[in-house]
Amino acid sequence: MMPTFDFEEGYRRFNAAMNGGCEEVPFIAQMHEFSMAYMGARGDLFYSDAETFVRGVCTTARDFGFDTPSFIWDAYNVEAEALGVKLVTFKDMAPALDNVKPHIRDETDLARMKSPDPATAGRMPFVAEVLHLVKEHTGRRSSLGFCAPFTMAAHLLTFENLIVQIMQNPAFVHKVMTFVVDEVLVPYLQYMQKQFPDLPGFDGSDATASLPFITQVMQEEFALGPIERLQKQLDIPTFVDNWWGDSFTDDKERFWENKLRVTPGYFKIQDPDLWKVGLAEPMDFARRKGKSVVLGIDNNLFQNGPEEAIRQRVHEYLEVIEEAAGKGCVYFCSLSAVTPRAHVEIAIDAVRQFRAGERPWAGERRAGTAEARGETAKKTKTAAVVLPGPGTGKPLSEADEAAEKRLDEIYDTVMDYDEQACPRLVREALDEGIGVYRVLDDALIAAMDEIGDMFSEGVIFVPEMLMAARSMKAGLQVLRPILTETGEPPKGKVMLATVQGDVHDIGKNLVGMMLEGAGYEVVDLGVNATPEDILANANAENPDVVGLSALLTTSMPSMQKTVVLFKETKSKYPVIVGGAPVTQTFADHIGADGYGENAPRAVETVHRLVAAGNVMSAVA
Ligand code: B1M
Repeated sequence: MMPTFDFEEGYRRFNAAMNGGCEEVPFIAQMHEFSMAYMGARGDLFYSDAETFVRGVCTTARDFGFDTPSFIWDAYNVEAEALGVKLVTFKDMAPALDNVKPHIRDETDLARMKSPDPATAGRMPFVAEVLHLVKEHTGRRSSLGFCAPFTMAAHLLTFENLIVQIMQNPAFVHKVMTFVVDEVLVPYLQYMQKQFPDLPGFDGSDATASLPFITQVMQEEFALGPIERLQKQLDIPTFVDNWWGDSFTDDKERFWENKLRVTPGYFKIQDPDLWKVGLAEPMDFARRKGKSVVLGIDNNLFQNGPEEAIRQRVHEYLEVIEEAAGKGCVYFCSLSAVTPRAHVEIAIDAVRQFRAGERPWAGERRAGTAEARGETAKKTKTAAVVLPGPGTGKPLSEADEAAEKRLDEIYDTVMDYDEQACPRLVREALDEGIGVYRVLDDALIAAMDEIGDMFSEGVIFVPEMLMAARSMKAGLQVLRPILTETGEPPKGKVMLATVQGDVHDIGKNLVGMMLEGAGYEVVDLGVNATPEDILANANAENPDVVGLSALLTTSMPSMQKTVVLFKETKSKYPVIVGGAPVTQTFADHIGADGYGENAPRAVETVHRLVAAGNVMSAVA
């Protein structure tokens, strides 16, 4: 039977590029959500009906002139869903797992877990049907996308619990990884291979195992190790190629060697890391190793443009690959439901233009410049505001030497992530008559300030920040009853939420921890919160500030809706916004009262708003 769609030329170009070199450098794209929007399909249908999915992706690829279609669905979700984690579906975007509560908390939960039956569990049958239809419609068998062990463990335990367990109970985490590899992935993938003996390979996604969300040492032990365990048990190419964080490591060579261990066939590096690191070093690494490259272009660029920047980036990346004898391809990262069609057309037209020899930027290199690294936009640090309250601002010189030593020790327990010693020393400090606010401000909050600065400067990564925050919280638990007894309120109350359509919560949770570390009470509404929910909860909780987080360009409109609803209802709560795609310009545009580029900056913004609120109420 003739295939319905013909992408043969693109497939030939791609195979040549990845196996020795090609004349015309190809491009590939993560395109499922863009296809869903282009086809006008509902999210719940697109990601559960294989015919809609495969035809949709093929039609989009054909209409826009993609070299090849890409049949990766919401690859992070399928296995965890088959294990019973709840899937949340959306009308206008890909589904997501409900990641707020852990599915596995301890050994007992782990012992209860059963290996899913690939013939019936969750959407595993949907995956089989997709593989079947891809062959029918394109004449080619595509590889099978899966969720790599580390990210799956993060789904099952939640990211924070996984990190805590890695630090406190690594043996348990190894058991979880063994379960995930031996009891979930191996049977599932082997079953699929049996159904489709001509499968070219398994293609894993593992974004959560990236820097700076975890450290390089953690990555080696808990992400790379399990992937190699998986590879050993499968007999077709099995790779995991989407670790980020190349711009965070001090040892790129080791990081990249590790990438080749989990993806031996080629070397992949993507924006924003590639844009910051520049092209010379990665291309030199690939040349030395004799590998083809996959160079990823930032989804935010496709989202926001402008046109000239899209064209220029496409040309720049195509050109370095061409210079490397055409060994590799360009990758358009995550074209989403809200990526403007015009921008996708521009990107593809830029490829055509390049192939036709129209090269207005030939030889120009922007990646890796000071501008690309963001060094020209000098950030100014806002001075922290000292809030009213007993004990704050009291000069340290008044303290006697012994008290100072004790406060230093408490400070060190936070800096050393010592969750046991921190509360013990706080108790001792109180017994020795050191004032509760001195312990709070001069030891606990001071340490979290320092941690915040170190995180902003890239000296420490997310796990260290998380562990410091836990130690600080343990100390705070000792102070809390006394603070309540003395009737002194916390510095303020902040309500946080990740907005509707978005389940990314690692950043929001860090903001919450930093706020607690700075003495605020935090009410966390979790993820996927509708504007109406956020407003109703604000009215019930009466916070000083409401903080909204968004990590997806597709969920930014929901952030705007929330701010608009607050304005329309004349609600008195100042709203601050943040998250990777959110900028000061966007915050201003939607009328938010503040913006935090990262967790420490968010705390400064809250300080400012609360101080301004206090001044206003004093005036009133
Ligand atoms: Co997703 N994901 N993800 N993901 N994921 C991104 C965000 C993405 C950039 C990767 C990519 O494809 N290029 C992309 C978004 C593209 C876009 O729209 N611009 C993306 C996508 C598309 C998706 C899915 C659709 C699936 C997919 O990858 N194709 C799907 C969507 C699910 C949904 O929400 N509906 C999805 C799913 C997931 C996982 C579940 C696998 C996992 C989330 C786990 C979790 O949160 N519990 C995940 C992860 C881990 C990522 C990356 C790798 C990391 C995000 C993160 O946690 N960063 C991310 C790619 C990347 O960044 N390299 C990616 C660490 C965190 C500390 O940083 O959240 O930015 P961040 O928080 C910072 C600041 O932004 C700021 O402070 C924090 C600390 O300094 N901040 C605030 C955050 N909130 C703030 C609020 C404030 C102030 C500051 O005031 C209130």
